[in-house]
Amino acid sequence: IVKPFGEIPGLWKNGVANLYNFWKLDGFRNLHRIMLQNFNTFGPIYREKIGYYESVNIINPEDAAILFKAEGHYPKRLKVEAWTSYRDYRNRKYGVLLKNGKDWRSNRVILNKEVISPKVQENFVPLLDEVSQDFVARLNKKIQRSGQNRWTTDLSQELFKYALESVSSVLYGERLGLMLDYIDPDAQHFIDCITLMFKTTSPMLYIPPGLLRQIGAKVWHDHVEAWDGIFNQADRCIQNIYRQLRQETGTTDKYPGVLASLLMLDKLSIEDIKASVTELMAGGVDTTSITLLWTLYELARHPNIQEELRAEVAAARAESKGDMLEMLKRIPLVKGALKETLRLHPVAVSLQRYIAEDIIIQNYHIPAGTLVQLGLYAMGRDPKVFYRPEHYQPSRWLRTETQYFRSLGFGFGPRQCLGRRIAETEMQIFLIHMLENFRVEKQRHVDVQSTFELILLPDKPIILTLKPL
Ligand code: HEM
Ligand code: 2DC
Repeated sequence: IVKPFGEIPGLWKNGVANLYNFWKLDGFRNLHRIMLQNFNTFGPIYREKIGYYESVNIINPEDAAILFKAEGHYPKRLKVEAWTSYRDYRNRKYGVLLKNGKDWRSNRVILNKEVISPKVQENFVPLLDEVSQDFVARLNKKIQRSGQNRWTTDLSQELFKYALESVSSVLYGERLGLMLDYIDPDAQHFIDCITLMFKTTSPMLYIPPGLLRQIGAKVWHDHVEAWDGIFNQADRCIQNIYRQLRQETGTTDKYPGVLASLLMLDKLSIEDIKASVTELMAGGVDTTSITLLWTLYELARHPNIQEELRAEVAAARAESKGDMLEMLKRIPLVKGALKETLRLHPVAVSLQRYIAEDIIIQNYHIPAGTLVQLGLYAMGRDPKVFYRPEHYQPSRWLRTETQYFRSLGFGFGPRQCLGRRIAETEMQIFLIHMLENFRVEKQRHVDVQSTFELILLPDKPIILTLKPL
């Protein structure tokens, strides 16, 4: 017999009191750990209300399957009000990230063709390969300058530049030049703005931005400043390409990048294109760079796995005679390593959907319209879901049973990450070149945890040593 919605365990009766407790636990930075703890207390399903934000939380892959079957034709995730408020405030259009319903779907279908279809992925490979080669050259220079045949550093700033250079080269078909010695201060400002934008978003998940704006809160002002910086820089890049395209006469065979392809396709309005390309540019920096940083950290902690991956890459290089597209088909362990990184260190703590129909999960009835969250961070660390979850083990992903609703780092279905193919290709090519050129080592035994700043980030600097092979 199915139990009613009102009997789901959890703390959902007093949103204000729960917000207060959440704040006392420093929940703004510990969201992932609080979710994990809630699953331990309440079991595989719990209901929660923090402030005005109400949800049902689940953890099992089988329940995730039920959730995504009920997401409907226009899947909708939790509305990040800080982001929509900024756009409303500045009169800017929503891109694919923030649109919903029919408008979302029509934009997304067109964007899919230019951003995530296997056909265009081939175009990205040479562009991303070039950026990675330049990154390796840049690191070699740093190693030489150190005079010690090694470089010990916190790579995060370098990785932000690498990620921005990569995503820009795919979007604009042009290099920004971030792998050079002198770096455009505007590009650096853009990077800083993205970090600030994420950081200032998380408190506004629980306190309405409209209210914070009225009382003139610093967090709202910082947030506006961050998005202004992001939009200004993206506008500059977009205008630049737009101008070039209008001046150009003859057509060349060269792949012109996502933006020019969308403009030439002429199926979306310029304002819609601008809005989504800005989101792609902003979404393409901290996500891949942090995932790569975590991967290097895990490979430094597991030298044997690092050597296994290096051997796989060497064999793939030999078999494909250096053809990068072919190489990418021969590196299952490298791909497993990236899945393993996202299992233990997901960018998104949770996936969420407002369900389109009534469902039954763990024998509880959940009505249509409810916000249901899959605790991605908690699932990745659940021993009932992953055998010995604390072990970083890329080879676990070679078995197909491991895959059923377990590899969800990029989300699921038609609303999954639009940047997924760019991100995967970029990260795989990065690891290929890094493994071919450097041994990565870790200094002391520092245990690095995650901290929540809308996306999950390392809670302290990760210091690595790179040694040329
Ligand atoms: C959405 C993860 C990189 C752009 C998402 C979602 C997740 C995610 C979990 C929500 C999916 C869902 O609700 O089912 C990641 C991870 C990345 C990454 C783990 C890298 C390791 C990128 C990159 C870009 C990007 C490089 C841009 C080039 C977007 C956009 C959406 C999105 C535009 C919204 C799509 C929509 O609503 O239709 N991402 N992402 N992401 N991501 Fe990513
Ligand atoms: C954060 O409780 C925790 O990919 C909230 O590239 C629920 C939530 C909702 C939406 C998620 C967000 C979390 C984490 C960051 C995500 C975002 C959707 C897209 C975004 C997962 C889990 C991200 C990082 C995008 C960002 C694009 C950019 C233009 C801001």
